[in-house]
Amino acid sequence: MAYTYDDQNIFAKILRGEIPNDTVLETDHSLAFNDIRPQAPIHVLVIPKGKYVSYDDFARNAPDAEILDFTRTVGKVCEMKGVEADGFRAIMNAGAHGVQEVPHLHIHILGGRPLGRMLD
Ligand code: D5M
Repeated sequence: MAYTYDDQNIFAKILRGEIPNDTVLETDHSLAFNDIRPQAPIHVLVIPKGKYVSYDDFARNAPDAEILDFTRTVGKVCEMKGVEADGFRAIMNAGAHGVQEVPHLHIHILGGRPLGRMLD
């Protein structure tokens, strides 16, 4: 499958500094920032700085260093936000069926309240 990246997506604009964001953590290869429409008291998005449409694109095509940095950044954000004790939910939506709004890979980290069952 070909992954066609749209340079005009909102997270690409954030990475280029064209629109502001509420940064939680920035690393060499990743950026974490607060979601503009939070669904829980803690709602952070972590994105790779590279141009990846979705998780499958990233998992197949990103260099190991970028995958490691992204994974460690998620861990650091969980630690910074203190969600380990009570738990959290991590979600990556992809494509039409996944109802992905922004076509730049992002993981949602949600916590700070009981989130309810997602799958039965
Ligand atoms: O979710 C995309 C998420 O991106 C959604 O929760 C809103 C969030 N969003 C959209 N624009 C911004 C800006 N400018 N800053 C922070 N967060 C933003 P998806 O998984 O694609 O459905």
